[in-house]
Amino acid sequence: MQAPPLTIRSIRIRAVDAPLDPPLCNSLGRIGRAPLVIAELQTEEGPRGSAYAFAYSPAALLPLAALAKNIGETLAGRPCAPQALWDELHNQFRLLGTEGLVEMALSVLDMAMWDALGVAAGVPLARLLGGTTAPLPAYASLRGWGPAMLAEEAGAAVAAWGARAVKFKLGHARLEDDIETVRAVRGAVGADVEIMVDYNQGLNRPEALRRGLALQRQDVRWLEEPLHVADDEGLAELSTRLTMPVQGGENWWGPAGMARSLAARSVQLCMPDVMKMGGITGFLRAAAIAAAHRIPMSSHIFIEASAQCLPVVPTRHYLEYLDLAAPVLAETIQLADGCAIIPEHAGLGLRWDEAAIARFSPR
Ligand code: SMN
Ligand code: MG
Repeated sequence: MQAPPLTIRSIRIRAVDAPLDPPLCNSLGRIGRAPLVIAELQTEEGPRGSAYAFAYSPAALLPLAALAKNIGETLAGRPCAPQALWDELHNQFRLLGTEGLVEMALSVLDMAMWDALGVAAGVPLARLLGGTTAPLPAYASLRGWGPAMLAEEAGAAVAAWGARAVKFKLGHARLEDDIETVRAVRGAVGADVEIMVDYNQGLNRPEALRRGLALQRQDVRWLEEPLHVADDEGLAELSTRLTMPVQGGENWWGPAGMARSLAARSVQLCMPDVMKMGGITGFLRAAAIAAAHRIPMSSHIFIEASAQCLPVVPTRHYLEYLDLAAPVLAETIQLADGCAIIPEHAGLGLRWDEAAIARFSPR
């Protein structure tokens, strides 16, 4: 594992608007497309790196691509040294602020740099970081909505890859329909599979307490984002009233945002998002924060990059298995016996399907 120093020559940015099939459903509606920004970094020495960001909204796809391109152009001639560049790049945006599209653009560039380092070293990034490529416990993050759809999807994950944990969205108008959904999934997966639920910040404080108390009687293992991400005080108070742990972190911006929320004791479990944390570099810093607080840490979407980082997360918990980029990848992460298998390819292990990228490029 001998990697020479690398210098960035150029970074190419492409936007794709990939279909999500089946679509992702939650209490707010259905998400049928994945607007993705792909960064491809060419080094002077030869090795290349690539990564993707998820723009969430089609309205943000081209602005995110433009931002990544503009920032990427400033990196030509710089060392491919993501840890060293991270603070410098963030400091450049101190007046604008980094939350939002800026962090997302910096993250995809950081991830592409790390990929190039792994490619140059000829090893999966997990090993370059000092970890192993042992299979990672994963949970099935379900896409459907309501009892019938989710029971079927949960049962299929258990049958297909031996999923031992499943998560799905709740937030029906009536609590009774949320409970019925949990019961239907329980019926499909049996007693030994863990069930977790996600409200995507949809409840207010009294309703979160009412639903939380009812859900913990159904042996739900975590209550994800019951309240608005900024309501740390409400989350902390809710946490003291429930025995079921409160989960969150996918909407924290950067390690500093995570540190502020954990200082307020908002959650007992965390799941920072590699893109909103600031890429691989930010995710590694998040891991140190979670470890200092002794809080189990899972990942959020971005299965390929997260799978390479989780092996070195001291308090690692679960990989969230939700495969957003599959429509533009020629190979996807395999699952077996309740675990995700880290591919033996060098770097992040992304293998693009060029024909699909061309097909889904927005006009
Ligand atoms: C989620 C958020 C954004 C995209 C996909 C899924 C969800 C999760 O909150 O936790 O998976
Ligand atoms: Mg969530």
